[in-house]
Amino acid sequence: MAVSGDVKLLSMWASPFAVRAMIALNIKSVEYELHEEILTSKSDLLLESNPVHKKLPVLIHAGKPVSESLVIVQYIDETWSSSGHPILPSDPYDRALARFWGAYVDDKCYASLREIIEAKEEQARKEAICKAEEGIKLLEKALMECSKGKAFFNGDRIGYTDIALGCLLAWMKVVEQRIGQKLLDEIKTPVLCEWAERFCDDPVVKPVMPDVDKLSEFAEILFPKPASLA
Ligand code: GTX
Repeated sequence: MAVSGDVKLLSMWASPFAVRAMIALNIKSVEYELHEEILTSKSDLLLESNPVHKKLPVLIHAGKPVSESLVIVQYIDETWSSSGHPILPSDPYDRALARFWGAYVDDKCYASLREIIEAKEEQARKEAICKAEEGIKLLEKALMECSKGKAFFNGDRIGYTDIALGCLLAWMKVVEQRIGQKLLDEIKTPVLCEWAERFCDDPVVKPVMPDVDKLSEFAEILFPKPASLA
């Protein structure tokens, strides 16, 4: 059953971070108003709501803004705790691990995807690809250890680490197309490949995952291919 409240999400369709917030809201069946932003002309509401970073997503609940996608996911989990399923594990150690891997995804995986797509020279791109591959290999191991053979990082349902990493899958495909090479590989990372398919097919994810072709066109504008790498 849908939970209503005074909830707005300042978002942008191509933002992997906004996707995190939308998945968490879907898990909790929270109704929300979507405010689509344009990165080159941010709304006053966005600038006022996130004056520190001036970035989206921002969740505004009953007039109070919450920024930073992983903080938003935790806020949603705690605020609508009796609705849907828990996003963070109940065990404190498992919860710490989930937060650890969530931070790892941002610090290493997202960072290396951006380095790949922003690289101006072949050498820098190669190094960034190696970094991304190393990060993904570690996440394959983490998935095997955390899931203990279940479908997702923390069991049978999509949770915090799944959301943190899964939101990058569409951008990962765009990067793979750009470099002509797979990052999630059926041979090197079979467990993550199967997890990715399950994640993208899940009803809380499917409606909010950006279309890869549309994202690819957007990436050409945001991160034009340098002539040296075309
Ligand atoms: N740490 C933040 C979070 O988790 O919410 C990061 C948010 C962020 O970077 N938002 C971007 C923004 O508002 C939009 S998403 C950019 C996606 C690029 C994908 C590349 C692979 N940016 C506005 C600005 O930087 O001014």
